[in-house]
Amino acid sequence: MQYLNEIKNKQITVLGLGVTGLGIVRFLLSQGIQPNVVDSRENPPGVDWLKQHAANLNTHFGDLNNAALSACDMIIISPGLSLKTSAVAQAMNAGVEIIGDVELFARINTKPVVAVTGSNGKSTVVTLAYEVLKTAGYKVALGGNIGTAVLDLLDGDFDVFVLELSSFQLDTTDSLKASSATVLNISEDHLDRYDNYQAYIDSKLSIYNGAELLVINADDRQTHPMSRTLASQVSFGEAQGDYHLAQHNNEAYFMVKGEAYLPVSTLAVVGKHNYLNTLAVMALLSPFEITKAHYKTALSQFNGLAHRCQFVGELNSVKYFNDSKATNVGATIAAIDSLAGKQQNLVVIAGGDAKGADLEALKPYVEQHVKALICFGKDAKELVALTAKGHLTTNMSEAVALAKQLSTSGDTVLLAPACASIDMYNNYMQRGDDFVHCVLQELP
Ligand code: UMA
Ligand code: ADP
Repeated sequence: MQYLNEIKNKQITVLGLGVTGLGIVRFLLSQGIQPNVVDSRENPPGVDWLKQHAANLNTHFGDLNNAALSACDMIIISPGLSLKTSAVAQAMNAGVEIIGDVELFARINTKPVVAVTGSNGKSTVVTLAYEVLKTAGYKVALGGNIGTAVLDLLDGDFDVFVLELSSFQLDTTDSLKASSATVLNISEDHLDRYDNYQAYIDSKLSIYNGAELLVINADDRQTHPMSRTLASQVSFGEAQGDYHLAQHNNEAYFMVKGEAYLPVSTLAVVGKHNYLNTLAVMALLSPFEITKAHYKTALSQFNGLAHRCQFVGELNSVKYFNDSKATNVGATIAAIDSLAGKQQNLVVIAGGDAKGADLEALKPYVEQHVKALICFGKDAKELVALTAKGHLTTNMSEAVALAKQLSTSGDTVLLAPACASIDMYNNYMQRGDDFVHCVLQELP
């Protein structure tokens, strides 16, 4: 906690009062540090907590230009706010140090960290890694972008931290030095926050800075470090890499450095992307003491996460799946790949806010596997324009009703939007729940 002594007498501003901001405020208060609290929203999510527990703190809620950000020594900024926000950029130019909560965590933490980023699969990988480590007897903390602010975990009695890190969090982190770190895959996302695709890739790759073991995707060159590094490296991939998939005794296996380690059927969830996620977990956890028996138990008990290719029900021999978490093109492609049968038997519901992404990459998958693409939301027209199989609707219940009409026995209806939900919903969970609700209304 040496670092905390260094900042005890500094003027610190916590910028953003959502999940992250609250985590920072709670932590600083627990260390006897009284920060200023600022949020551009008049009524930020954490305001009630603050009123109850720390009503004495200086606060400013509303226009950031009036928040005197340049007058403090350090800003601890939330990931939802861009560093390019004018008041923030001005403060930076005025010499104010700007860091994120993960950076503060990293400056203080002394325990091993398993760090995971990537465009898709992060939450699945960190949750499975958490389960495996727990099965092996470790005291494990799970946090970051998955939902728990890292500073809310820092004081706990843990052997290891498993952290999901978004590019936004990585943009304000320099000192992480993870025990093992991975960029699972990279495809277009969040282009509304970055100058270009390369800037987004650079942000992801920064997770490798100072890491002891880099876990790279052998099938995705974009996940490889840009410059030479002295750190150890292992790779995972479909048919290549230290950890890959292969047939062994007529069965698909997870191969670990040449050994047929476990059959993929050990894993309770299906889909090629989940097999790759499992290989990534095995590679990430290679520095820890984990046996095959631990893996057997944890993999067979892992049922996947809600809103990720989740089976909802069956109607007239048509299966319905909720993959509302497919908030970018790469995730939708993975879902189509996983659920496509031999015929064009998929009816896909998509749409929402494409966040500036190029949707063209979906086209070949739609042509090959999809019977109908039903769209609604902000960028629905762009999606419909991709294919002659496109249908424009205005909301979820219309989309589900049309999906029911267009599907026949043996088909699969899949919600995999390729877009964020914020144009019509609070978040992807609410969108998935709406889909499930509409489907269940149709079920007998
Ligand atoms: N906001 C303002 N003004 C402010 C501060 C925030 O308008 O002064 C807005 C942001 O633009 C954003 C929203 O408020 O639209 C939330 O931002 P936040 O930084 O307050 O978010 P938190 O509640 O702290 O949650 C963040 C992550 N959210 C984002 O990065 C947008 C959560 O990831 C994460 O679980 C949490 O920290 C704990 O680490 C969510 C997310 O959507 C799941 N992440 C994105 C994704 O996965 O695609 C990156
Ligand atoms: P993230 O936390 O990165 O958003 P999740 O584990 O929540 O990742 O999965 C998000 C979506 O991405 C899921 O809906 C799933 O369809 C898809 N997905 C999961 N793993 C992968 C992967 N390895 N490659 C591509 N898509 C994936």
